[in-house]
Amino acid sequence: MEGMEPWKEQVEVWRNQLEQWLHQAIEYSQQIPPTQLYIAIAVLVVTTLLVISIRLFKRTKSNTIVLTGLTGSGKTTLFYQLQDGSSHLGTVTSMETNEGTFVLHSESSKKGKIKPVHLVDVPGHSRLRPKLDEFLPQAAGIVFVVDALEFLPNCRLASEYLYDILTNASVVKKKIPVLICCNKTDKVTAHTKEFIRKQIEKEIDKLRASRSALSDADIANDFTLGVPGEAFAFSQCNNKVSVAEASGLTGEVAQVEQFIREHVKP
Ligand SMILES: Nc1nc2c(ncn2[C@@H]2O[C@H](COP(=O)(O)OP(=O)(O)OP(=O)(O)O)[C@@H](O)[C@H]2O)c(=O)[nH]1
Ligand SMILES: [Mg+2]
Repeated sequence: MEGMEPWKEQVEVWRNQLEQWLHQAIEYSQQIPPTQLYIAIAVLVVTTLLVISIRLFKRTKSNTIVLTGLTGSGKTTLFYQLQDGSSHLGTVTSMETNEGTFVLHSESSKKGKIKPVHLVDVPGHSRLRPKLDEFLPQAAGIVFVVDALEFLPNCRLASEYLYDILTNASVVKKKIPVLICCNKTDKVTAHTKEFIRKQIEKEIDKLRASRSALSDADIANDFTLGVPGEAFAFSQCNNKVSVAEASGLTGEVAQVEQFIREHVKP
């Protein structure tokens, strides 16, 4: 084992050096006043806790997007379009919530790690509306689907539904962003998003007056919308309310996907 000799010597040199450093470190630490030492330890502990809690917080950030709106507006069609790029032709009035966690269809061919989205489609049938209250508190964003074809006959009902969402305690407190998705724009007779936005704003303005008269009497925990004395506009809301156009049927859903990705970071 002659070849090992120089190695042993080298290891011996390193060991001596290490021992020397250790002694120096101990001596040095004994010179430091104990208060300084405690402060240093406290700073170390606090930073470690901070880093851990930031990581935990990041992980628990919601990836839930809620699809809601009147029955027949096209939520389920949109759901499948986002999930697998098909419209599942002939969807019927949904009687149950539709839920899924997946990577958006348009992103499925992208390389790298993409965060899946938890998409919930809550049917518009009045019996199932209470279901919405279960999902709103955990939502990172709400897509309110409006039928842009049959808009005028449904304007009042849609505005009432949207009013309830915009005054929901979780939505107000957590400032959950809302996207008004004007669907079915594949048809030329569909109304534009600007027209729809203005009509809903007008309708909510009327609702606000009638509801605030009511809430004086019994509905106490309702939040009020907008600025008193001014015509209602979505820009007055605490949370961000935007409008987009889409067609679940033909797969023109880019603006909806953009909204989802803005609020569920990949
Ligand atoms: N032209 C056109 N029709 C659409 C579009 N999206 C949905 N539809 C049609 O509208 C009807 C209702 O669509 P659904 O997706 O079932 O509506 P929904 O919002 O899920 O309705 P509920 O489940 O009752 O709340 C169906 O006949 C769809 O084919 C669209 O983008 N363009
Ligand atoms: Mg449906």
